[in-house]
Amino acid sequence: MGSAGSLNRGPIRTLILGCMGAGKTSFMRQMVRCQKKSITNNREYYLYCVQLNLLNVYRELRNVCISLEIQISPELDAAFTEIHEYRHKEKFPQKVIDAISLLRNSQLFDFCRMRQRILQLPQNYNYMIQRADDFMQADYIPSENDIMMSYSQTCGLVRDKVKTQGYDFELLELPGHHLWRAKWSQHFEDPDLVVFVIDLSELCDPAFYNGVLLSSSLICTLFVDFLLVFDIYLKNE
Ligand SMILES: Nc1nc2c(ncn2[C@@H]2O[C@H](COP(=O)(O)OP(=O)(O)OP(=O)(O)O)[C@@H](O)[C@H]2O)c(=O)[nH]1
Ligand SMILES: [Mg+2]
Repeated sequence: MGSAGSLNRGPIRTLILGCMGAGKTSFMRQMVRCQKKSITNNREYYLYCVQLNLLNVYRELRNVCISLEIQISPELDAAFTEIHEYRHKEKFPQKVIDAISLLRNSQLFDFCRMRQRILQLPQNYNYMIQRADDFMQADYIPSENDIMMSYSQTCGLVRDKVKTQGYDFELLELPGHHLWRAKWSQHFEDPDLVVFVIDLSELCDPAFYNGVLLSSSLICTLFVDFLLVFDIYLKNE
C-alpha cells in the first residue's frame, strides 16, 4: 500500500467484491467495528431484517424436509404453513411465535442432520435458532452480533470510511448479484486495493462432503470471471 492512506495520499480506496452472501457487508462491518467498536447507533432499525432471517430458516427447513423425505406430522405441517403465509410485520403475532416454537422444539433439524450433514439452509441458521426466543420478545432490540450474523442483500453502492491500524480506508461494496457484477469493471479505475471475498464454507462443503471438484463450483467460476475482467482492464490501461 506504500504511503496510500497517509495524509498526503488520501484514503486507501478499497473496492470490495465477491458473490452474493459471500460476506462483503460483514467484512465492511468488521472494519467499522475495528475502529468504532459499534456498527450502528440505531440497532432497532435492524429488527425486521433479523426477524426475517429467522423466518427464512423455517421457510427453507420445509424444503429441506421435503427433499430429504423426512416425515412431517400434520401439526408441524400446519406450523410451516403458518410461517410460510405470514406477511411479516415487525411484531410477530402469537400464532407465528407458537409455530416457530413448535418447529424449534421438534426433532426436525436432528432428523435432517442425520440424513445429510450439511443442510441447504441459510448459513446463519444455527445462530438464528439459538437466538429465536429473544427475537420473538415484544421489546427485543437486535444486538450488534445479531446484526453481524443477519443477511440482507445489498442493493446499490455502499460506501463507508474507516481508520484502522493507522490507515484511512474508503470502502466501496459492490453487490454480488449478477446484474451488478456486469458493472464491476466500471469501478476498477478508482481503487488502490481490491478485496475479493470468498465464502470458504461454500468451497468446503462440496469439496469435503460431496467430493465435487472445486472447479465446477459457482464461486470458482465467478472468481475466474473476476480475474479475466480485471486482466482485460489492466491490459487496456
Ligand atoms: N459463520 C460465519 N458466517 C459469516 C461470517 N461472515 C459473514 N457471515 C454470514 O454470512 C452472511 C454474509 O452476508 P453479507 O456480508 O451481507 O453478504 P454480501 O457479500 O454483502 O452479499 P450481497 O450484499 O448480497 O452481495 C451473513 O449471514 C453473515 O452472518 C463468518 O465469518 N462466519
Ligand atoms: Mg452486502
